[in-house]
Amino acid sequence: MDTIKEIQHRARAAIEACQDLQRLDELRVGYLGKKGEITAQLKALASLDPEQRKAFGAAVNVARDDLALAIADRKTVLQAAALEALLLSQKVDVSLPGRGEQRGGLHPVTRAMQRAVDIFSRLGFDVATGPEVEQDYYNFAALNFPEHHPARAMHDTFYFGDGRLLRTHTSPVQIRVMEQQDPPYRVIAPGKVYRSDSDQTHTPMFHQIEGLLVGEGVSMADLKGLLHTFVNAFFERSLAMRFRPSYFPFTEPSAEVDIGWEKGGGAEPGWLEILGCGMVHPNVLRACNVDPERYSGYAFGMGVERIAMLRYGVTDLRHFYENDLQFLRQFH
Ligand code: 2NL
Repeated sequence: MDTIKEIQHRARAAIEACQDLQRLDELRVGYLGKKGEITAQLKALASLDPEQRKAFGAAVNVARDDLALAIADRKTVLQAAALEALLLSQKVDVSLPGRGEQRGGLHPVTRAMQRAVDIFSRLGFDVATGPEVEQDYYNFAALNFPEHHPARAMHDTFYFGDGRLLRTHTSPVQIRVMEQQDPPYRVIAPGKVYRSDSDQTHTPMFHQIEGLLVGEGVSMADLKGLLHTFVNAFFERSLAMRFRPSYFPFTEPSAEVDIGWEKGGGAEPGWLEILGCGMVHPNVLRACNVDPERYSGYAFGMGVERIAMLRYGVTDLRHFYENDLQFLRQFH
C-alpha cells in the first residue's frame, strides 16, 4: 500500500510540474501504459492472497483513475497554453505600413474608345450598343449589300451557318436605332467587331466607332465640319484634313478621310487615312422606313486601334493583344 501511495505521489508531482505535451505523454506511458508502474502493480495483484487482493486492488484502481484525471487536466492546460503561444506568434500588426501595390490601368484601346465617345457625347451624340452576334439582315441586307455582292466576301465574315454571324461593323446597331425610333438621329455605336482576317495589321476582333446623323437638310459639309472638330479634339492639335472619293454600299457619295500627319516629329509631312464616311444611301433609309425625300443623313466609321496607335505612338497593332505588362504599364 505504501508503494502505491509513493508511486501516486511521485507521479502527481511529475504531472503537475510537466511543461510540454510530449513529456506528459511519456509520463502517461511510464505510469499507465502496458509496461507502466501502475500497470505493474495491477499485475502483481495475482500473487496476493484474496483478503489483501481486494483492498490493494481498490487502492491501485483509485491511484490509476486519479493519475488519468491529473494527466487529462494537465493536457488541457498545456494545449491551451500551446494555442495561446501560437496565436501570439502569428499575431498581425495591423499598424505596420503596407507592402505597396501596383495599380492597374485602362487598356490603350479602351482609353482611345472612351476618349472618342466622350468627344462625340459633348457634340450631342447618344451612345447606342447592340449584339455582337447579329443576323445577316442587320449586318448586310439592310445596309444595301446585294445578296451575292463581293463586298460581303470582302468583309471576311464569321458565319454560324444558320443566318447568324459575328458583326463585321457596328452599323447594325444604327440600323436597329433607325428601325425603332423616328428621326432625327444623332448616335454613335462603339464596340467590338469581327473579321476572319489575321496578319501584321489585322486581328480577327477589333474595335470600331460608327456615327450616324439623320435629319432634314443634313449635308456633306456638316459631315466634314463634324469630323474636323472630332480629329482636332481627339489629337489635341489643329490638323489638316481632306476627303478622298471612295465607295461603300451603304453611303453615296462616300469618302475616305485623311489627316495631315508629320511622321517622326516634323520630318516627313504626309497624309494618313483615319476613317471612312459618306451620306447615308437612300436604300438604307428606306429599309428603316425613313423617307429619303424628306430626310438625309451622314455616317462614318473608324477603327479604334488605328486612332489609338496614332495618338499613343504605337507602331505595331499586335502590341495591343499580347498583354505584355511592360507595354501596358506605359499607359497608366
Ligand atoms: C470604315 C468606314 C463607314 C458607315 C461606316 C454607316 C452606317 C449606317 C448607314 C450608313 Cl447605319 N453608313 N456607316 C458609313 C461609311 C463608312 O465605315 O472604314 N470604317 C472603319
